[in-house]
Amino acid sequence: MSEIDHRIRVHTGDITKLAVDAIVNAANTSLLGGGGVDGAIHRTAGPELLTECRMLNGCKVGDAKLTKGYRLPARYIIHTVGPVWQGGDKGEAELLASCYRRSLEIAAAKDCRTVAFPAISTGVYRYPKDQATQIAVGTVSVFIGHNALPETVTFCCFDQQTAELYRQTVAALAKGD
Ligand code: AR6
Repeated sequence: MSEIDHRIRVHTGDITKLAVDAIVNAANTSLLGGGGVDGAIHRTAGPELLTECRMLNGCKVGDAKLTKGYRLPARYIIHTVGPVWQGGDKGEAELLASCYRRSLEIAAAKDCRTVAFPAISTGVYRYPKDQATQIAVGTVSVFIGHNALPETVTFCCFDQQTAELYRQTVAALAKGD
């Protein structure tokens, strides 16, 4: 079994329910909440999350910042800001890859063994799902190939169709190992 098969999981469901060391939030530069997965995370974590987020002074696109998980089963939340899709020639791919890389760096620095990502930028920010999935899986597999932590990365997909796309992308990459 390849390292990719072994350390990458694809899950269908709500990321706020996952009992992992850290979940990643697809936030905006204010870090003060919003819709989509961000809204769900703030609702479930509770108002203390917003209080901590207010002290972080926002976050740049492609960067990430850590908070506690509060009422979530996850110990930490890593808030990252994906790029808004603007046609693909505004550096979106590099910024999206940076979201995954920075989140993993922060997770490893906090000794997180298990981390779960949503499909960053593919909702309100309109990043095409197939391209975003290639970047997500590609960036995570390069990172775990060079780092012992996190041990396991879960791609948490909200629907079966997205999960199937991730499974195919992971399988294709694992075959090419
Ligand atoms: N668990 C897992 N995935 C989810 C959940 C959930 N509970 N809810 C939605 N998704 P989006 P973005 C999926 O729009 O495109 C917010 O307002 C969803 O199906 O949440 O990065 C922020 O504040 C999609 O595949 O994030 C920003 O302003 C994916 O999560 C903006 O949206 C990402 O969709 C960020 O937009």
